[in-house]
Amino acid sequence: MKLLEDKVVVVTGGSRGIGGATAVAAARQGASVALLHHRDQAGADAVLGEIRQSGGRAIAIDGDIAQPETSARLVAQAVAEFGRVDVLVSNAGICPFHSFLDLPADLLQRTMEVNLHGAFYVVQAAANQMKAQGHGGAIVATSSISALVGGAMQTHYTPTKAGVHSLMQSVAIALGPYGIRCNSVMPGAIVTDLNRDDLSQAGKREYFEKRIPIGRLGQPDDVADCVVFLASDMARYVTGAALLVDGGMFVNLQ
Ligand code: RM4
Repeated sequence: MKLLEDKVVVVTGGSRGIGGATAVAAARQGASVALLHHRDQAGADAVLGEIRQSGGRAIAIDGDIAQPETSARLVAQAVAEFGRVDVLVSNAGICPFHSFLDLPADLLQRTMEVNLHGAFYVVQAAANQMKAQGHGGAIVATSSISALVGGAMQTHYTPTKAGVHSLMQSVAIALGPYGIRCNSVMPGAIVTDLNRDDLSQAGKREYFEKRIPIGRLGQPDDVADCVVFLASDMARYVTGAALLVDGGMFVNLQ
């Protein structure tokens, strides 16, 4: 029995990185997938192709998660195509590294609107659909190790990741009566486009590898498999929780 057999899974930021890997992993576990991307048709087509070539069902929608109407459209198109929404993976996010003292207001605003406001809108839209369906559901948000620790070049970003986890804790309470579970994954240093430039800095990758007891940076599918677990009935009694997926980096003081 596949972990997400016959489920309909919506993934934001689903054209690359953790979201793309999650879309593929969910399809491998029997789900139909509706992924949202933002102006990344090539990435979306690659994910759709990988899913479809192994017999999976998937659609891609282009939209800006920072606009509330995008989430309404995403849910509506998932329902139109597949009949319902069982799982939401709220993953879309940006992390343009920038120093604090000269960080422009528009960058702070955009990061907040994409990472936190966008998560709020899509969780709300999916939860309303799940409530109307009357069969519960599961929501998994991509928070971060950065919800728990800081980054000098991430002062606009880490508060959004802390906010995403806090959102999961609160909606877990609000949505529990409808049988909707809400949890966070907290990825550590995962090799994606988000940090490609940062990791290309001299010594940065080596610094992380020394801090990580497992001895390697993470890959998107290291996170995707944990998202599938939290979305599946294996996690049926888990809600309001956070799962660190960091190779042990957070606990490694000495
Ligand atoms: C994560 C964490 C990683 C960073 C990415 C971009 O939350 O901070 O270290 O590489 O964001």
